[in-house]
Amino acid sequence: MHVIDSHTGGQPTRVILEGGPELGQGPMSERKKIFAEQFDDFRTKSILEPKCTDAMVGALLCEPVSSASTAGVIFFNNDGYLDMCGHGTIGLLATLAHLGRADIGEHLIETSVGKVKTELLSRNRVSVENVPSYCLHNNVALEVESLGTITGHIAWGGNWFFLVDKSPVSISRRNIPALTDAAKKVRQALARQSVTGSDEAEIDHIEFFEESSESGVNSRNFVLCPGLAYDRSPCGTGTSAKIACLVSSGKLLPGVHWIQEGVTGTRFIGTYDYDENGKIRPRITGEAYIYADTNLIFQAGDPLQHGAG
Ligand code: PYC
Repeated sequence: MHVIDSHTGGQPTRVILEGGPELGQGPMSERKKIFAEQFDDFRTKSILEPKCTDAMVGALLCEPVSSASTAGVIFFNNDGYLDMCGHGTIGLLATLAHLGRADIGEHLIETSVGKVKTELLSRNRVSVENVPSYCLHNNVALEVESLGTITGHIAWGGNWFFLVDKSPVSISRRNIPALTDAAKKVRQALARQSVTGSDEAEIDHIEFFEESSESGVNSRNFVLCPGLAYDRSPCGTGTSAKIACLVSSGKLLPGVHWIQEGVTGTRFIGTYDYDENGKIRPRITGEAYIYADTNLIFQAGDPLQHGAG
């Protein structure tokens, strides 16, 4: 299996170039379903520990349905499958540029939740115009074990998020274990109190915010992903969900920059515009760097071939 690894603001992406499962020619939503139902062992053997950190997001490169698209992609992680992934899309474009398969300029990428317009600005710098994003509910109160009442917003940015404006724990690298613990408890409270996204979708990303002390930075965040790994980047879909919430409360105008810093200090530039249907389309800009071009080996008899733990 031929893979290229990159990181986007510290968050890794493994693009699977060759050796993936045969998923047919349908739309990415259909191929994702086939992947999950028939080939989940491929997910576990390509990214789980000891091969990767638990933060790794896999990106299976697919032939696109439309000849107007540069690529199709299916994202997955240590827990299952992601609908959309902002840092992963930036990593994918930087990987395609590294391989000479994408020139500077615009590229359509097909994901399981629709097409996203991307722009390769330089070899490492990419803008992603995300799927339409929206805030479903503002100011939802939750009773959270040992934290008391926590109020947050429910929003879609390509994944479902519960966004807490005032983080229950100060956001710093040192506090990552305490932030993880608090976010886990919020997630448990959402499940216990049957709080969901649209169509009863599980809210599987928890996002805490606080003001940044850095000048020119609007906010700092901490994002806990479904498999309980935290996002080392400011999270593309999480920044999109944040933008949707800011718009819904009249706090961000189209075209204005929102500089989102993540817990490790890396940044994305967010902004938005309305599409032809009047929907919010966040645009996230960040940088990705390639660090490995590897062939994975699956030796017969390896007891940890499908991951440890
Ligand atoms: O950047 O959208 C993102 C993302 C989702 C999960 C990890 N990163």
